[in-house]
Amino acid sequence: MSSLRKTTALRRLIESPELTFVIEAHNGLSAKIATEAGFPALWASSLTLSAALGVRDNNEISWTQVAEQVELMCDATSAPILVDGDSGHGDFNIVRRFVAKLGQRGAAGICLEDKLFPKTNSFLRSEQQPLADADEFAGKLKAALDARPDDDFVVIARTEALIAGRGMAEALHRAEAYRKAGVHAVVIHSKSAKPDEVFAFMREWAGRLPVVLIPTKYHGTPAAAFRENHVSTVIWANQLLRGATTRIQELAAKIRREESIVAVEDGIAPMSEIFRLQGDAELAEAESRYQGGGQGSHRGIILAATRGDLPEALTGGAPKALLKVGHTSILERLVTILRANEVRDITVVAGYKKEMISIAGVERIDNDAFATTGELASLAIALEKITGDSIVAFGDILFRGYIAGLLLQDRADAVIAVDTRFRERLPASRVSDFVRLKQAPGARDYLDEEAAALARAEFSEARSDVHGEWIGLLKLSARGIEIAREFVDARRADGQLDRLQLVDLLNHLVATVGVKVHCIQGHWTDVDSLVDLHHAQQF
Ligand code: SPV
Ligand code: MG
Repeated sequence: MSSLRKTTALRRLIESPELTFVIEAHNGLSAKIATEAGFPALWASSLTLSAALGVRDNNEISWTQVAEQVELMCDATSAPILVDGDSGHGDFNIVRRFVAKLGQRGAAGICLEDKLFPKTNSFLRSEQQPLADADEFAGKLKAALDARPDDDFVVIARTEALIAGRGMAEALHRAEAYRKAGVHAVVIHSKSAKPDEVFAFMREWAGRLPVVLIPTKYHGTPAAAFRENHVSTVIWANQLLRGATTRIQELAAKIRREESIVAVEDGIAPMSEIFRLQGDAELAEAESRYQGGGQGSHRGIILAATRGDLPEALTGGAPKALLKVGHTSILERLVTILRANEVRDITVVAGYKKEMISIAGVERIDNDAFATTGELASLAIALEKITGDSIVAFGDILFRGYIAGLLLQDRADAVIAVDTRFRERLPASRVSDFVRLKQAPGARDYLDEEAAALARAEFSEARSDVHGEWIGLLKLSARGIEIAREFVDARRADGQLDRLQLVDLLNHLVATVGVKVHCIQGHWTDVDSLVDLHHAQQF
């Protein structure tokens, strides 16, 4: 991170001969997102700040409210923030206090426009908007400069002469008066759909001070044209708020219409992304530093060692977990879903074509005897390294993210998800991991019925007495993992380990700690056949 003061950083950007792009932010979250996207500075727009607060861009929020919002934004980003100061919220005296308070709260500069208070947005009734007297406005600019917290706090003067239809000569005259007041740059604002008038201004202005543009209306202008015309800075003044507005409108309508969030869940930022943007990792680290300990999170174990029965032409000789569904492999999707559910350390047990399995941040361990061993032997290899709360997944399944959430939030020692609507999906002759529950699940059509208990699991055909199909996802608490380890050790000792599958472990768990079941209806698939693959592509 740069050790430059934010004021100095902004001043250098404005005064550098390179073109700088600055984007609007309207709260701490958008400030963080814009900074992560690489913008070197941000614009605290009066339009988007007020819109985000549900009011008009007519000074309906006071300067102290602007300062409060700006403070939260400054806390959220390392990028310098240029504040849209409107016409200053009052006379020179208010401007002095406004600038001093913005400086104290971490802003890097202010832009003041030559309109009267209260002002109206430049794109509303623009011809009727009165302009300030140029001399009086120059006095305000001097007051702003004198109130700066340090010499690099940037003061920019914005003339609205072209917006108000006063012509080029007045625009140039005003910009010159403001330059003489001592500002660092000028904004020439325009409502034209083409950049011609601002570029005409640039030619007449001839580089007397850096020029900042806000091309909301002439948005078709390519970056090269700004460079050719020696523009210092381009401000994209409202696009993030407008984009967010469209998305929020679509989502709200859809959720209202469908009375469910299932269809939107996988297309919106996962909770983990919100926690990341809020900086939760820092808090967790601070908790362990200041409070000792900290909350553990689950580990993930993905079993992807077998070759599977799919034709080689289809897998292209790659492990089944690397089959692409859309542009992404099943394994990558699994990792994404687990990470979105706070599963931190993920280990893949690989075997067939193990060297092809490589995902950033995911550990690979190998079951070199994959051809002659079963699922339990692969899990046994993972258990040599892994302790603590964990979730185990087969490497050829896809499921909606909420299913992992159901299991991970359940504090029972062993928890599985079971599809009670499997008969609609599978041909009667198909073998799979079918289960019988202690109580038959109800006929209700809820996505998440009350958790039931497992009575028995076996790899078989779907006989009439089974209640559901295990989807291949098992959550184990630290105690559950220890019980699994003991089971694996005992089976290794009696020579049975290599032939056993995870359903054998499930039955052992039933006999020891019990296995809690969350019933689901669909929302998952595995890939054991061509039909399954086709189904997965629709998923
Ligand atoms: C803002 O972003 O609030 C501005 C630019 O002042 S404009 O909306 O074009 O007036
Ligand atoms: Mg504004």
